[in-house]
Amino acid sequence: MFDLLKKKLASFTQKISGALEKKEQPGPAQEKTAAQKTVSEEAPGKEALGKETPPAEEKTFPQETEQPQVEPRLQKQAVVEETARVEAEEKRKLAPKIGAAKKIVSVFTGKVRISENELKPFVEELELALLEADVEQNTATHICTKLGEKIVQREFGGQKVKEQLRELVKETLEETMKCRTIDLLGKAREKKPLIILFLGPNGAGKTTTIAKLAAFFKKNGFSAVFAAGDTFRAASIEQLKKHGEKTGTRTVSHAYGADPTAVAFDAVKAAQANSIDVVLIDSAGRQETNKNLIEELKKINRVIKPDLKIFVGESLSGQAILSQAREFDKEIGLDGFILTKMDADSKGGTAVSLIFNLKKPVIFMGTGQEYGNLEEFRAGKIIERIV
Ligand SMILES: Nc1nc2c(ncn2[C@@H]2O[C@H](COP(=O)(O)OP(=O)(O)OP(=O)(O)O)[C@@H](O)[C@H]2O)c(=O)[nH]1
Ligand SMILES: [Mg+2]
Repeated sequence: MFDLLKKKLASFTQKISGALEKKEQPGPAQEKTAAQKTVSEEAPGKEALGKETPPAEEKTFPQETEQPQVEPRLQKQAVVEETARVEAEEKRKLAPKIGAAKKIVSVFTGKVRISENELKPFVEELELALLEADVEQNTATHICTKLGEKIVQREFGGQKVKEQLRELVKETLEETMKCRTIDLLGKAREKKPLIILFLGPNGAGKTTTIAKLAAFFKKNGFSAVFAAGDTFRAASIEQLKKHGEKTGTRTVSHAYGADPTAVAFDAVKAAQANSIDVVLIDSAGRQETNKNLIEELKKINRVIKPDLKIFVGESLSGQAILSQAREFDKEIGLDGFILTKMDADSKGGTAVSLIFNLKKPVIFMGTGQEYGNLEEFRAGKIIERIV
C-alpha cells in the first residue's frame, strides 16, 4: 500500500536536500572535494545544480541565467563512467574521510535557497514519478506546482533540511487531500434506519465491502439488514445471503430479475419494523455507460432516498476510477468512496487523485478478503505513512 508513492517522494526530498547541502558546503578545499562527492552521489540532479557551487562566504545564490555548456553526449558518457570508476575507488580508500565529510555537509552554516530554475528538473522528475505512482495528471501538476512554490520561498538552514522538506511535502499533500470526512457511526446514531446505497463497476468489491461494513457496525453495537439489490448477476443473491449468515445479518431478497427498488423498499420496511439500525443496499455491478442499469440506480435514489450513496471502486484500477466516479456522481450524486484491494495496490496514487478531483472523502479502504480487512481512511494518517 502506497509503497511506490512513498518511494518517489522520499527520493525527491533526498535529491533536493542533497542539492541544498551542496550549495552550502563550507570548509577547506580538501574537505569540500570529499563532501562534494558524497553529495553528488546522493543527488543525481547534479547537472542542473552541481556545476557551480558558490563559495561558503558567498550567501547570494546563482542567478537564473544560462545553463553550462553541454559536452557531446558520448564524450560526456565516457567522462561520467570514468569519474564514477575513480570515485568508487577513492571512496573505498577514503571511507573514513568521506564519513567525516558527510558530517560536515549535513551541518548547515547559513541560510540557503533554491531558485525556481534550479528546482525545475527535480520537479519535472517528481511529476513523472507521481504519474508512475498512479497520481492523475492534474493532481500531479497541482502537487508539483504548490510544492515547488513552497520550496522556492523557503530559506533552508540548520541540520534538518530533510525534515524541513518533508514538512513541505506533508503540507502540500494535506492541502491536496483536504476534504470533509464522513463519520458512519455518528450518522447511524443520528438517523434510524440509516440507509446506504453501494454502487460501482462490476467486481470492484461492493458485496464484500457491504459484508465487512455489517461486521463493522455489529462490532460497534449497531444492527444491519442487507437489501439484495443485485437481481441481475447470477448467484449474487446467494453470495450476499452467505455473507449474511456469516455476519449474523438478515438479507431481504426477491427473485432474479425483480425490481431492485422494490427489494430496497422491503428492506427499509423490515428495518423499521424490527428496529434495525442500518440498511445496506447492494446493487448490480455496472459500467457507467450502461444506461439501463444507471436508470435502475436512479430509481432507487428517487424512491428510497438513501442517506448516503457510496461508490465502491478498486484502487488497482488507477486513473480509470476517476471517469467512472465522475459519471456516477453526475447521474446519481455520490457522498463518498470506499477504495478496495488496497492490499494489492503497491502504487497508492488513486486515493490522492480521487479526493483532489471529486472533492469527496474516501471513507474506508479494503485491505484484504477477510471481514476485518476494512480500515478507516484518514488522510492525515495516510500522509504520515507515506512522507
Ligand atoms: N484482496 C482484496 N480482495 C477484495 C477486496 N474487496 C473485495 N475483494 C475481492 O474482489 C472480488 C469481487 O468482490 P465482490 O464483492 O463480489 O465485488 P462486486 O463489486 O460485488 O462484484 P459484482 O457483484 O460482480 O459487481 C472477490 O473475490 C472479493 O473477495 C479487498 O479489499 N482486497
Ligand atoms: Mg456484488
